[in-house]
Amino acid sequence: MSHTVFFLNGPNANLYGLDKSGIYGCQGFASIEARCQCLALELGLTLDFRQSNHEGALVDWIQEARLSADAIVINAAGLTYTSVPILDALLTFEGPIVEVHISNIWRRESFRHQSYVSKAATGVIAGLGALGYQLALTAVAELLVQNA
Ligand code: DHK
Repeated sequence: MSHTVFFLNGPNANLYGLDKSGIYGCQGFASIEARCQCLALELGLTLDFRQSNHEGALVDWIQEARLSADAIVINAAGLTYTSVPILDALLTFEGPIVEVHISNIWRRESFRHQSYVSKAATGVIAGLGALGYQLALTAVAELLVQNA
């Protein structure tokens, strides 16, 4: 039976590739999702890839994942550093959780150095650009096999 992975993306992730700073690379969000969907097929995962600019939507999706997903990959973007509600929801999820960031958040401003998501995450990938998204999916596929 195929495992289902919720890949949840937070505020402004839809602008990746359009951001002039170049911090988030040149690959657009649709293209990042397309690559993840291809890889998920290869890994035998059913991928539910979502993005919202709203904290409550992310909390609702994490609660939905409790019933409908085997693993969560999450880039909560700017909410990573502020959202206790996202942390509390993640702490109720029993499967693997991989936190991912396009940029190396520890090389950036100090306000990006404290992640609430990390307090619930099984592991963290940061600084490897869009490649990190594919590594995160590969990691959850492996973790799901290990936990089976
Ligand atoms: C994405 C964002 O939008 C920022 O708010 C985070 C993260 C970093 C990323 O690197 O993917 O600080």
